[in-house]
Amino acid sequence: MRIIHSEDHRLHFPQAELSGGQFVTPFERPSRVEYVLNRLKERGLTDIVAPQAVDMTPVQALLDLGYLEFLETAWAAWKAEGMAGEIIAANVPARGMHMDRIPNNIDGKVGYYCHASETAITQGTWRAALSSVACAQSAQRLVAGGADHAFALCRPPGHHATADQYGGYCFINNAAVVAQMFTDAGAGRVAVLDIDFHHGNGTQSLFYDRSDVMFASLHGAPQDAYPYYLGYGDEKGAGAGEGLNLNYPMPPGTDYATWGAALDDAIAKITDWGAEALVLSLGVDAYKEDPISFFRLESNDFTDAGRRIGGMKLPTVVCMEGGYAIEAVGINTVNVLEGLQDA
Ligand code: SP5
Ligand code: ZN
Repeated sequence: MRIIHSEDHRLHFPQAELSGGQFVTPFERPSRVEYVLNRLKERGLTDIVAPQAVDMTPVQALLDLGYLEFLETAWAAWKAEGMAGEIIAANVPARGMHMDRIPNNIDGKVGYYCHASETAITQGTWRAALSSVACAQSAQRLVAGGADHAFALCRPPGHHATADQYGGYCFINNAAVVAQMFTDAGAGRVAVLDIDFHHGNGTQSLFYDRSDVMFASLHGAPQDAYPYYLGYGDEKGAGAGEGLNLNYPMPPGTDYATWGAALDDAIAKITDWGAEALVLSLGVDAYKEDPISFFRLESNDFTDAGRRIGGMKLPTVVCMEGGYAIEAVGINTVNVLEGLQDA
């Protein structure tokens, strides 16, 4: 399996994440990638290449142009306003306020385009986000060209980013861009399977009313887990996309018996639908030791999950999402990839 990786992810490393009322070193940090790379090499997965240049055409087709311009220019505007620190949203348009009038002031703009203020933007965030989507795009081209699988070692992650909002450590929805590239190339049925611990609210929202992309997500129930305000089981899609959004919210303490049954159900539905290609949003934060999550998967469960997913025998682009139990992120991620390959 070829792996696509860019050093430019390092350009995104905020000093601070707002967590429990304190600023802490972000859980989503550059060393996560180092642990994955080290484990890949340990396991003989050494076909690691840099991405091709980013192609903005599918990104612009899928996302809001004002949002992309905001991401590109936010740091300069923030500094021009004399702000001393990193970009943190301190206000958002809430119930009863205007949702569609964009302030000129950068502080107001930041809140308009943000849905979770734990996530900071810093000087290199835009370039890092572009390098992440470039990795995903290069992986898509390999799979569209006939490879069984390719692994985009995306950082920053993407699945919480919507058409016009960042948050949850995500800025550009890499997996969604991959799905869009498959449909642009003529695929009529593309499935995105999201096994990150957190609900893939961004991916859901981007394809909610579309008939050409199915979205399935296994995640901590929104009553108990970020992103809190989306991810319920009764969100099934709308219009032409009715029935093509599958949420599997699960409670604290969920183990592999329960999680694996949800995975099997999602796999059966993706298969029955007749998906032609698969995008796997691969977060490994369902792991029992993850510091911000509450499922109980063991490391070898990730191998088994990879095997079950690989059993679909679909051309598969894997995009890295979350996972914060730093040393285990490499092991668990590579376990999924090895399971996929074994199948
Ligand atoms: C891609 C991804 O996995 N994003 C996750 C974003 C989670 N944001 C909320 C984090 C809440 C952290 N709470 C800290 C509790 C520490 N015990
Ligand atoms: Zn996550």
